[in-house]
Amino acid sequence: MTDELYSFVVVSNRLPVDRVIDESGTASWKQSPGGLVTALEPVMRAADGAWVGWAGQADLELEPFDEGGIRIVPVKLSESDLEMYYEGFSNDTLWPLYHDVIAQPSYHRIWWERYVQVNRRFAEATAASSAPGATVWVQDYQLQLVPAMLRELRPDLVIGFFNHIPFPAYGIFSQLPWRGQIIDGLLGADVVGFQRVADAGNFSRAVRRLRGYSTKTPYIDVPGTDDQPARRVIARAFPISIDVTGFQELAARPEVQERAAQIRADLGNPKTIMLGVDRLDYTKGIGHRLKAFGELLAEGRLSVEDITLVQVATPSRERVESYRQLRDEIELTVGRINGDYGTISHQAVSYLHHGFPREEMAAFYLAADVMLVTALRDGMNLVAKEYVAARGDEDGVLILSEFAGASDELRAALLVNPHDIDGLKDTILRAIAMPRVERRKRMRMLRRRVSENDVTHWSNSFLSTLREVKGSASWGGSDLAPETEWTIEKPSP
Ligand code: ADQ
Repeated sequence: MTDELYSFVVVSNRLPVDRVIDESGTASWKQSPGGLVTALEPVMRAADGAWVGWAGQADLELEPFDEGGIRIVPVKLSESDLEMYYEGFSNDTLWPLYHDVIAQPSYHRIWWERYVQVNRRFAEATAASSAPGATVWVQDYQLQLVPAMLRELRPDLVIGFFNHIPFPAYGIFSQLPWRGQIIDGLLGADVVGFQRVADAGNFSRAVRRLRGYSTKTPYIDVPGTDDQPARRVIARAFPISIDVTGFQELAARPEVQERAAQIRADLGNPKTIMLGVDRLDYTKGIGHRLKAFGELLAEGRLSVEDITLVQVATPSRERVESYRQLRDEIELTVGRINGDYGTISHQAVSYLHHGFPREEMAAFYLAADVMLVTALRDGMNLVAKEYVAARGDEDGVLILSEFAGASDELRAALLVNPHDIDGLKDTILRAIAMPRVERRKRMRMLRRRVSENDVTHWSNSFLSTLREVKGSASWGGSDLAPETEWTIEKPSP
């Protein structure tokens, strides 16, 4: 472990760096391009920050090191930790449960035990890296026990937690055999953040039902115990976003615009290009989208001469059985649609099962007349926001599921219930036929909303809420708190 102590510590399952090995076999680190790193990097630099997490490779024992101005504190996970804590409890119990049991969650006591053990390992590594009175921000559903474990080890810390995925209604959450422990784990935080107002409401209701604590939005009053004083926890929505300026600049580059034109030309310059970009996950509604598209072609309401659907399906969780099955189903459906309706010169679905650089993603967004986001349940969905940010030409139509968190903000999209296949088909036709004036009007409204809340705004509002807690009387450690200013400047447009 590390002897050095940090006043701002982020904890996430995965570290924001990837290990790359060059031709000579030498290992080095590369910052991964996620939105969270982009948002937190300036805060990290300003506040002497450390990031605790797993380095992405099983059984790798690493000492803490500095990368790109951030202190990296690796937590070791063995092959069997990955099987039970990560692929098992996180991705085969919590993920389906929290996404409204679209897939059946598996409940295994040995997975739970490992989840507890691994969460403790993260909490211990964090406690050992945190300066007195430090601010710690724990990320996501893999680490829901860390806040309470950390509070027990280090009552002086100010602890935030953000859940990137939905928090389900009590009727669903209550299935979880370890529901009480999860609630207690999260209540170890001073601020528990969610994507949607509804998620925060579901959490508060679960607290009332399971623990009987009094709640008055956004506060939850946790009574004191023999070892710990009474505390007031804040549970509220902080909708996450993207690096809007960065994405706008990327999409405005001449080479990205040229690449978009090239993509259209390579597809045979169809009248309409529709686009789907998703991790290959059963929550994303890729099958529903393909079903609607296939039926429109079968009924002759759309023709492959005029339209192509580009589906980017990013490889994901390929060691989990339900994901392997999903891939087979989707690829079978794509093959059927292309076999039934494709011609030598026109393919109905262009299916791409790999990752792309950000420039290429921006070019896809620019090339797409209609963006399809048909998630059955999604914490936020950043793809919807990226599409809007990319469209500096104020064109393009966003079809957005009302079950994606982004639909709370992006009301000017064409909102759909993806389970309603007929409704989805009608909306696709409406999007294709939408006049330029209406497209521009809607896209302007969408762009305004996305610009108002970018990822810097998101992290600033979470951290300033934490800072308020730090200053409030209910928190006993304020004497130790360093006078760090967390708010960071927005990059100028
Ligand atoms: P995800 O489920 O991964 O995130 P999403 O929010 O859409 O979903 O983010 C995906 C990101 O990956 C986007 O930035 C997208 O550009 C990128 N991406 C997708 N396919 C790619 C590809 N083939 N190549 C390169 N990049 C690709 C979880 C929750 C969401 C929540 C986010 C953030 O499930 O609901 O919005 O966390 O909190």
